[in-house]
Amino acid sequence: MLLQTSTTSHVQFLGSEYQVSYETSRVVILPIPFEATTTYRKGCENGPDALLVASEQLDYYDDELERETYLAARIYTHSAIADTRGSQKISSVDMLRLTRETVCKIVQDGKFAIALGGEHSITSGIVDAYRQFYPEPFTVIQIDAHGDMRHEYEGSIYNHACVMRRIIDMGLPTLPIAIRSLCQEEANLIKEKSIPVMWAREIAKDPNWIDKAISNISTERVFITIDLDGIDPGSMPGVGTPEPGGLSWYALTDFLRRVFETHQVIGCDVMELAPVIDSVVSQFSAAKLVYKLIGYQALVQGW
Ligand SMILES: [Mn+2]
Repeated sequence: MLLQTSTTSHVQFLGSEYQVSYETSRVVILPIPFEATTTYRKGCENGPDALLVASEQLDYYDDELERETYLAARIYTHSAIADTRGSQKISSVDMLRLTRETVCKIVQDGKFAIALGGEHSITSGIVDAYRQFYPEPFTVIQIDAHGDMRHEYEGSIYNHACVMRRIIDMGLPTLPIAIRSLCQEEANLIKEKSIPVMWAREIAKDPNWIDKAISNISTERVFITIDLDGIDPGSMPGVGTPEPGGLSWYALTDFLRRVFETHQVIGCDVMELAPVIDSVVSQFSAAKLVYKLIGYQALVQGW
């Protein structure tokens, strides 16, 4: 039995003509259209559906990998969980529990999960699920403009600005990439805990930043959380809190490929897509990013 809470239509990654059963799938896309604590531009609860609709326009052939990834990857799109659209009320605690239970089931079934947000606070529920499955520590690679390491924000420890703090509290190492916005409390924590932050301004100037970042991963297993505001807002405007100076498309995909080639990626999420009216660039780029993640996993798994 799959946990289902959504009453809305079930949009599939790559479109409805592409049908794979849960049982035979290797990759499971899990939409989590949850939004409760965003503070600037609203709309990330519409991110998963926008990404899935945009994915219908993707070409199946990947020019970098020289193949049509989708055939071997057998991608199943799960129904949405923790859906706050249409003013449905769900608490952060309930969202985290439902997320943890659903991801646990998918991982136990041997699938590679890619979660789609929704606000970044969801990630601590996802990471918690992998902690139950993998007792040894794994590194959480965080692609993000913001530190997200505040203990509390606007009265809640479950605010999206606190998600990486919750993960640090779990005792897991983190590798923040493309950070360019934080508060004094977060700057102090980074120094105190010697968190190996790869600042966006360093990435812009250092051609060897990928080697440097990879050398800072101390575990074999990694989880990758991508807050889309880590990407330059010129090419990814549809996020809740855009910040100048983020990653280019090729910097991001080159880095991700290297991570897949050098470490065991146990799961990924793509968060904070908040579509812009009259522009499809953000959701289409996000959909292509998900397809690249699937492609890199297929490459290293030999699918
Ligand atoms: Mn974030």
